[in-house]
Amino acid sequence: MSQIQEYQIELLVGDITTLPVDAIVNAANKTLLAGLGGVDLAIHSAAGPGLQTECWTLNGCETGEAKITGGHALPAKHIIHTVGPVYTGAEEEPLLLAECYRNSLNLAKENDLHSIAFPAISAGSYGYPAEEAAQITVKAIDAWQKENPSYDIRVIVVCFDEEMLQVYRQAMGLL
Ligand code: AR6
Repeated sequence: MSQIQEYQIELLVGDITTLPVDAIVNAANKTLLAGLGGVDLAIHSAAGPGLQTECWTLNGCETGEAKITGGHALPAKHIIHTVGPVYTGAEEEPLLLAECYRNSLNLAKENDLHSIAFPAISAGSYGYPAEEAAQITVKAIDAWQKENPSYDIRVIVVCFDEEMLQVYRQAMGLL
């Protein structure tokens, strides 16, 4: 008999900046200053200039780590900024990408947050192949949930388009 793995991860398609959750996660760069594109620019544009001012105080962020700010003009209460690895194929990159999810979830728990939405970290301008990134994401979130079974948190992965949704559905064994 084969065992069916059921993940406690919600998939949504759309713009992460519109979600009224406790925290949305930003795929940021190490400076934590507004990026030139992608979800980082979308978040800074929607949150307003107060976000940049708050980010200045944080002294940047290392790859795999995470830092929290207010949500400013966003419907989300907080933004958790994490920095994914730039994809080169190096051995440590899967671990660094998994750390982004783990550290973001740890920060959410430390701040008593109970809903969090992630974009596909590193899978845009940082070049991580979508299928690999999706598998790492699903495993990292699932491992964290298993390590924190009594902490109630809604975990959403936001896919920007239908194509990415199919990649995540595949990674979760839903196809
Ligand atoms: N909502 C949800 N997902 C989005 C949105 C959105 N509004 N916009 C883009 N995506 P990327 P990275 C998806 O490039 O690869 C920045 O300039 C996008 O389609 O945003 O980690 C930073 O400052 C893709 O699937 O993040 C860094 O320098 C995913 O979000 C660099 O880009 C991630 O793409 C980070 O690159």
